[in-house]
Amino acid sequence: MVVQPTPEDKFSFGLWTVGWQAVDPFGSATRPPLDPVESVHRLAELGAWGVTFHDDDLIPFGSDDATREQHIKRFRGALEETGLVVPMATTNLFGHPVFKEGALTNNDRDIRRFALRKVLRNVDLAAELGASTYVLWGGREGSETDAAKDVRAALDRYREGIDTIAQYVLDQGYGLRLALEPKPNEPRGDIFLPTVGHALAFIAGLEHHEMVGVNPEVGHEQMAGLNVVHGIGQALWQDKLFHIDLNGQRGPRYDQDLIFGHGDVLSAFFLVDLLENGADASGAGGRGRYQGPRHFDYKPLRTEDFDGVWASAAANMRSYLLLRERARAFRADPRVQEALAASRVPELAVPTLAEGESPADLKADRSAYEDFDADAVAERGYGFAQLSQLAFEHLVGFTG
Ligand SMILES: [Mn+2]
Repeated sequence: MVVQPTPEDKFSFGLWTVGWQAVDPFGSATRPPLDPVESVHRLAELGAWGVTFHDDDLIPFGSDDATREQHIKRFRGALEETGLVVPMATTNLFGHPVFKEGALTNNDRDIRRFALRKVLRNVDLAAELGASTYVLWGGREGSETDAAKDVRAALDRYREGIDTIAQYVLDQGYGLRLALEPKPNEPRGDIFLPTVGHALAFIAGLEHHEMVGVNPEVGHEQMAGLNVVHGIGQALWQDKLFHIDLNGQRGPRYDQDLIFGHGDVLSAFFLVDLLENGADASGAGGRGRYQGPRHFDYKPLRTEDFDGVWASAAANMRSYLLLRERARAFRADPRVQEALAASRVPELAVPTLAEGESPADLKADRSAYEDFDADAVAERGYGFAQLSQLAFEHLVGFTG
């Protein structure tokens, strides 16, 4: 098979991914800065469809208006030359030392106001460049000590901040939706809205909750020891999967930002299966199909030179395409369909009560309780071992 990404695959990359200079807590940069214009051209050559950015990736913090316009003009030129689109943008509210204690939830009110202004300014640019999603990752919204924060007040200010941004988007008539990106920790000791579940619950209490969803990142859920396929599944079920950050992570440790598939490969397989086949596979229980960008938020290894950077960008897209091909083969295999039926997976889409059946009707159904032989039914196995092995064999390319 040919593993060549095309714009139809909707692969996108953050400027900060390939542009990461590999500064880590123990060492300085191993690569020189990368011109965003070059990144746009190289990503387009590799088959990407879109590029995303934090304001400061494109326009260095503190640039005057003339310099800012110059950076935007060059970037626009590269987009026009390559046909790459900007599906998403976001704000850097974590890099400058002014944000060391947070942005929208900083104890210092002046810093919260500064942070909001920084967001609104880049929201204007995102809309100008045609983005449809604006991501908010609150990397510095959190604490190292519980003495430092009243969590309830912090969440009040977080809500106020998101409500203000949403109101601005509506006032301006921008076609943007907001997507919150959860992360449990790093760079703060503990970050507010640490998981997809926390973010979904928070969103329900927002003034404009209908235009706010989530941007889950594979590695962030896995850092919390959680099943990312379940997190994404719930976001889809609630029609809140507005965007996604694909990468790799090996369990609960520092944020590795590996190439997609280079962490928990079985989880990556089932995630691609969910994104590509989930709406068809889930029957009546399915909610919507994800049609948004397949966005990679990863870091090229610190060991790599620029050849390695571009090889790693290509690797993300190749991994996704290969997993997509494997997931399709898995779903199309008659042995898999037989095993799914034997495991009663499709039966979960059948409502537990019959149409029009009331709780009283259920209570009156002797077959559901009095005549139900729990001991006999409990003896039956589910066949998940065989089903799971079939997935593994498809994943490694053995189709017997
Ligand atoms: Mn991310």
